[in-house]
Formats: sequence, structure tokens, C-alpha cells
Amino acid sequence: MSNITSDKAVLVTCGLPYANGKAHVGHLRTYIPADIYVRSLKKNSQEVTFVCGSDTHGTPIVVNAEELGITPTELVSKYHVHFDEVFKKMGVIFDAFGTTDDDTNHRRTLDIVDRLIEKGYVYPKTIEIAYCPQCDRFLPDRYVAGTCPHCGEKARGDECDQGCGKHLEPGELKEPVCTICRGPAEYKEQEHFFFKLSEFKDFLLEHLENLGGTLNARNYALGWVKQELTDWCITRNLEWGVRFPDHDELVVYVWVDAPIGYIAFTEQWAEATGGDWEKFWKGDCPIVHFIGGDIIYHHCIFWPAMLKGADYSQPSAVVASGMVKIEDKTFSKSRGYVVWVEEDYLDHGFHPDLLRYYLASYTSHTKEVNFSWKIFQDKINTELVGVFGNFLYRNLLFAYKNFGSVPEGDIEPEVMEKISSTIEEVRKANSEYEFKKAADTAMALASYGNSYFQSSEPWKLIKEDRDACGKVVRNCMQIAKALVLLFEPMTPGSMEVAWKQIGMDSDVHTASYDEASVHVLSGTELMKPEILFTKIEDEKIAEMEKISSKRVKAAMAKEAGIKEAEIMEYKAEIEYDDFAKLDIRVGRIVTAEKIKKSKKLLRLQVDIGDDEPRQVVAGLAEHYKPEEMIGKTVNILVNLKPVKLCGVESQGMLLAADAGERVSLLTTDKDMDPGSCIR
Ligand code: B3M
Ligand code: ZN
Repeated sequence: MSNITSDKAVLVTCGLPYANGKAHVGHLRTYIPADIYVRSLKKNSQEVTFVCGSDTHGTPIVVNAEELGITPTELVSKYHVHFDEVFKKMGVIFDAFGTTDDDTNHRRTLDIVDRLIEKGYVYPKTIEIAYCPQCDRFLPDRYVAGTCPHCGEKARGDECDQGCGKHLEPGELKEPVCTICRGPAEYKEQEHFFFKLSEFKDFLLEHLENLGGTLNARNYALGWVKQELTDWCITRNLEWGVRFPDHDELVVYVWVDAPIGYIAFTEQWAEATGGDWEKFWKGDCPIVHFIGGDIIYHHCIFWPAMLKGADYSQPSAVVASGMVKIEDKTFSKSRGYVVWVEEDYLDHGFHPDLLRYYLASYTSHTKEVNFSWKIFQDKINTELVGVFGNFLYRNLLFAYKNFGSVPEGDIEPEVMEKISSTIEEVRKANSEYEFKKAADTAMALASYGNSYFQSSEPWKLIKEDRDACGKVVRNCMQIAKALVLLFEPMTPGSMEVAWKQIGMDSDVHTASYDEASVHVLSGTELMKPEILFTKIEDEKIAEMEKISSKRVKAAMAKEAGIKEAEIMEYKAEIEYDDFAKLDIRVGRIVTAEKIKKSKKLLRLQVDIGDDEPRQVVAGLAEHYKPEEMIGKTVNILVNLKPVKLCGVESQGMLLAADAGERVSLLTTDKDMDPGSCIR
């Protein structure tokens, strides 16, 4: 794992959020570590610029706007403001946060595309493009769904999002279906423009060998480059986007103009501050990209090749974060496994720093983070409150009450040694993108502080030997000062307050780690400390868990086609007589087969103790294979009026538990004879 140690300025970027939906914990899993990294560089007195912006083009935006019946501009303006606000609230502070629809980006994209054309890296080619005869339109990217040609999983037009993760070229997707009308699509010939990615193979092999960042990014990309590199179609049939030069019906593919946004936002920063954007993009000042693990392909293959082809500098490091799980379930907005930053977190009064700490310290950067409210509560209560918060508060309160200012006394060499070794370790960990290690190491210094305080027993010393007590307190103040500096990248808001509490009047955000070895000034006046981190109560967590499980249930109901109200509310009361009308019997399945023409229905013969078995049609084909049903003991409602389903008569109904995507047949606890009554 190579790291950036540079006396030059560093540019740090974050993957651009699509401006088509709200910010969630999945976003923060990348943005918060990036912000921590930036803050830690500043703590090394490193000059750093941090840019990001909204990704406003491509079919993710157009499809969404169309569904909502608004224009892409309306959609992206709304979410651009949202992301800008949420990031600020969460303490993620960019030096520029633009949009890819800004003029700066249109201009920069055209400059790069023109240059690629000029240098012969772009050529026209007639290809097959998915087209919907029903809707009478071409279907770029997310307008078409189908099967991945590489792994056979369901995929969308430009990406195998549910299987192997590979980028897909137009025309590659099998069994294309139009996502607007759900009808079958066909392939139609059209002229498009291609970028000669295949010519960059040798360049990329060398580039990737030297690329810094996390190994998951480099190795994943190397794997692809070694296998194959196909040219890349860079135009799309869309109205919305950056126009392709001299072709009014085409725009450039969103993955061309989105990363170019990184350059445009650096230009915007330069414009606003008098800075120099070219030192990064045309010079040799390092560029570090923080991205989600699902967009490594774009950042480690297309992007450096495009930059190289257009004579721009390439990234020095790509740092790819692991994915997010919610309560141990794969993150999924549609299935309700999501935590929205505003409505599920900030609006419930949680301090941004708690989530920042959780995300940084849960696991190493490239691994999967599980967000669970219980683990959140536990980590905050035992670590931030129980160890770090406890040390700060008890020491500051003791100092304030007994001395009112920082007392006199030598700082012990052992304490100084512990502080400087911790600082060195944290510095190293952050520079290697090991944010968990940095968090744990900083926390270990807080534990050390607690033991030092405890074993020195200042509450006894104050009665016997005031000078000796003062010395202990001063040493604790020195540890506290180091801790505040060490925690600032993770919990910046709280550390701003803590810095004042220990009597410092400088800006904690610009103070460097070197400050930790500067002795706290005796005589510095102290104020009455306030508690920085408070325990999260069980009731609060129960409330949050209820919100998430309600959301999951609603999503399941939606998927099962049940109205939310039905699953949430109980049905009206009935008399016993109403129930007694149901004739439910034990049955045993004798035969089972799929009904052709139907995806859902199975035809079953069920022994219910009569001479003849009953024929039942059950909507279980998506949950059970016919062969696994044979021999099963089931519960069957036998006096339901017969109906025909897909032309087959059904003379009863099997009972099953239905949770939308999971369905389970009801059976009996003991082995019962067919025909036994159920009541
Ligand atoms: N807008 C979001 C994603 O695919 C996409 C990132 C662009 S980064 C240049 O995660
Ligand atoms: Zn695939």
C-alpha cells in the first residue's frame, strides 16, 4: 500500500453523487473517510485541496426525472442543494462543490474530447443500439435492462450491477427489455463514437503498477487490463448532457464528463481562491481519488487512459471503500435497508461526529461496514463516551474545580514519549488509509490517560500534596491536548469545543500534530467543562430500530403488491362463527408441476384423505420448485369456491406465510394424516 508523502500540494476528490436522490449512509462510507484523510493531511501541515460535486448527467438522472414528471434541471438542482447541505452538516467540507452541468465542466469536457479526436483516439463505428419499437426511441444505458453477457446475471445497459460488476458496452446486453414500457427491445444500427481504450493497455499496466491508494482498487483494475481491453463507446442518444462536437443528436457518455468534473471543480476552486489548478492536472502535484468499491473500473481504467490521451496528469492514488450493510443486510433502497442521513439520523438529534467515528472505526477502509443501531449505540457508549469522553471530562472537571487554570509541574518523559509515539502511529495509519487503525490508536491513548489519572489518584493527592497533584493534572492536560488533535479529523465539531475547554484559543482545524508536543502553558485559564459525548439510551435505539423495521416491512409489502396499510394494520374483529366457516384440512402433496404460460403458478394434486386427490393451483412457482413440494404436509382450505387460473381449475387453497420475497408453506408440527381437521 503506497501512500502520499509529499511536500507538494495534494488534491483530494470524492466520487460524485448522482443528484437524483437523498444522501444515505452508503454515501458517507466514502465521503467521511475522505474528509478524515484531508483533515489528517492538514494536521501534517500539508497543503491540500478537496473537491467534489454533483453528477448531473446520464440516464440515472434522466430516467428519474422522467418518472417524476420534472425536468432533469429541476431534479438535479434540488439534490445538488441537498448534498451540499448534508455534507456541510456532517462536517465534510469541500473547497469546491460544483455540478457537472456547470459551464466549467462543459468547457473542460469539450476541450478533452476535442483533443482526443485531434490525436486520433476517437473513431466512428456503426453499432447495434437497443431500441424500443413501442416507445419509438433508442435506449441508452439505464433505459434498457437484460442479461449480462459475462456472468448471466440480470444487468442494466451499461453495467452488470447485480452480478460481476463489469462495465457493459452498448449492444452487449442480452435479452434487452425497455425499462420504460417493460416491452422487449430490439437492436438497431446507429453510428456512434469510440475511444481507443485498447491502445492504452501498456500504459495502463505501468500506470497501475505505480498507482497508490488501496490494493483492492489496483488489483481489481489490473485483473481487467491483463485480460482484455475493448474500445469504449463514448456517445449516447440523449438530449441531456454535454453535446458531442458536431453531432446535435449525441451527448458524451456520462462516464466521460463525470470524472472531468474533478478537473472542473479544481478550476472553480482556483478561480475562487486565486489557486493554481494546473499544478495538479498538468503538473506533478498528487491527485488522490476516494471512491466506492463499485466504480474502480471507471477510475482505474477509463479515466487515466482518457487523461493520458488528452495530455493531462493522471491520479497518483485511488482509495476504494468497502460496501455498506444495514443491520447485516445488503444495502438496498428498494428493500428498505437504508439509513437516510437527514431523516434517519440528523433529524433525530444525533451528533454528526458519532456517525463519523462509527464509520471510521468500524473496520478497515476496504472492508464492508455494517451499520446497526445496536452496534452504533455500543461503540459510542463504550468507546467515545466511556473511554475518550470520560477521560476528557473527569480530568477537565477536576482541573477546573481544584485549580481553575493549568497548574505548574513537569511533563513526565514517559507521558511525552507515549504522546509522540501515538502521534507517529496515527500519522502513518492515516497516510496509509488505515482509518480504523488511526481511530484505535488514538483511543488507546485515551485509555492510557484514564489509567494514568486513576493510578495517580489526584483526588487523594489534592489533600496531601497540592504540587504533586498539579503535576498529575498538567500531564493529563498534555494528554488531553494530544487527544483533541488526534480526534479532530474524526470528530471535528466536538474537538472544536474540547480545544477551547483545554484553554487553547487557536483554530483546532488548522493546528498541526506537532502542537501535541508543545507543552500546555501553566496558568492558562480553564472554563467549566461540558460533557462532549453523552450516552445513547436504549429507548432511543429502540425507536430507531422501529423506524427501520417499519420501512423494511413497507418495502416488502410493496414488492408483494400488498398495500402498506394491509400489512401494518390488523383486520377487523370477527365472530367465532366466521372462523368456523373455514374448512381447513391437512393435505399431502402428491404431484406438482409448473403451469406453462405462467411464471407464478403450480398445478398440484393434494391427498386430503378422500378417494381422489384435490387439484389446487398455487402461486408458489417463484418460491418452490415442483419437485421439492412433493410429499409435503400442508394446510389446505377445502371449501373455497373453485376458480380457474390460467385455464386450470383450482379446488382449494394452500396456506402460506407471505413476507413478499420470502414465502413459506404452513405445515403441521407432528406427522398428521391427510384429512385431519384444522381449527
Ligand atoms: N455518479 C456514482 C456512482 O456510480 C457516480 C460517480 C461518478 S464519479 C466521477 O457511484
Ligand atoms: Zn455480469
